[in-house]
Amino acid sequence: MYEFLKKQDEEVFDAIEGEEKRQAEGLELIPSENYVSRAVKEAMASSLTNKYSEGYPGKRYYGGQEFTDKVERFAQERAKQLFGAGFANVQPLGGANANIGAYFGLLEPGDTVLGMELSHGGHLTHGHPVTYIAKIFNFVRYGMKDVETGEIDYDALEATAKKERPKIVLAGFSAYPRELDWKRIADIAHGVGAVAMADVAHIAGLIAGGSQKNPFDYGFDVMTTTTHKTLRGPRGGMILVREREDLAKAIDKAIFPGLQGGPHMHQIAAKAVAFKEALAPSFKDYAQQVVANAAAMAEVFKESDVRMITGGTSNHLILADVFGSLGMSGGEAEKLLDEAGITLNKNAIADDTRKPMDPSGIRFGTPAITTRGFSEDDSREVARLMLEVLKTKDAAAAREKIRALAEKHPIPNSFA
Ligand code: DSN
Repeated sequence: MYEFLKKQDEEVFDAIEGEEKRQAEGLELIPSENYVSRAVKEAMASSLTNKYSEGYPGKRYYGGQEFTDKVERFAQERAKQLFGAGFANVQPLGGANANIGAYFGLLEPGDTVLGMELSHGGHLTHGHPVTYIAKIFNFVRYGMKDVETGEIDYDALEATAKKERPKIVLAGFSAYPRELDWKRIADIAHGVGAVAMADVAHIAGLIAGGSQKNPFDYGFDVMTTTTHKTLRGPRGGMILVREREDLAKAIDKAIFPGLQGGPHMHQIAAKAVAFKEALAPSFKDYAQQVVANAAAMAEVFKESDVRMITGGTSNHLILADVFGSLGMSGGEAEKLLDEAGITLNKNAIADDTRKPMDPSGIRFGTPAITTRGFSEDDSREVARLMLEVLKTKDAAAAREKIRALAEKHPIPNSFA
């Protein structure tokens, strides 16, 4: 695949080869990562990267759009079909741009957004004070009522909505292992005249594959997502609107010309390819298996003395309190497991008393290992190996077993 690169730029070639070896020999448990098909990679590496296409299909600012228009329409139509959306903007360069584009389309400066607290599972782009959007809009937080079950404090959310009169009630997360009550949140939003917006970046593939509920079925107006997590496409973002054309038009304008320049047409082509893969019946099996594998890992953790935030998982990810349970920081655990060949990330837990760079928890999940064909038994084995490494602090002893598991399940080139 890298014939020309190898001849022309050995340094970059070596780095890519090293990364490919790392991915092949280790186990990827970062719940926001996955492996794309060879077809998706080929689309990403195509000559579409050479093209400027500001605007939207049929309305561009540059000539030569015969094929880019086709590609963007394929992506839009497939996205709409996957999620039951009336409108799709496939141009956001990533999940952050998708969220910012939605805010710019739906809000005026100073307007209020009600979003989930970061340490309770939310995301930086839901208005954390370190972001620039927090200087433009007024973000107000909600969180869990009970970290042992993960139940959101819906009554408090409703009371806050009535008091703050937000323009958007935002539901969605990057580190929350349970399902949300989408209907309750949509009703709260609509009760105060707000747009109900879901950030489904983590679970988009699970929604597309039917293993998690679709917020649009419960009245949500707008969904933002990345395309590279459970959806198993190229790195990028997307905004979907259920039925309100006024919202879709405002969001399109916000993305271009409001926020971005020329869309990355090679990525959009790769999104179209990934969406076609997600429309195939086998993707449903994948989505079910991701959740089953996470549940299998949670069973093993439940039998151990390592506490899981919310007591387990109902989706693809688990958040474990390693500091509270083992006296080891999230950073130490991440490093130790990395040495053993398991990649995951340190993560804050609800109301963490430790600093974000070395918090109390670790976050891990099953989207990538499921793409490699891991079963529930394999997943239990991974969980046992993780606990062994964490408890013995001996990464070397588990390294060979982890490599053997990885070798048993090579990264596939296609998923048919
Ligand atoms: N970085 C992504 C994640 O890991 O969840 C979200 O920003």
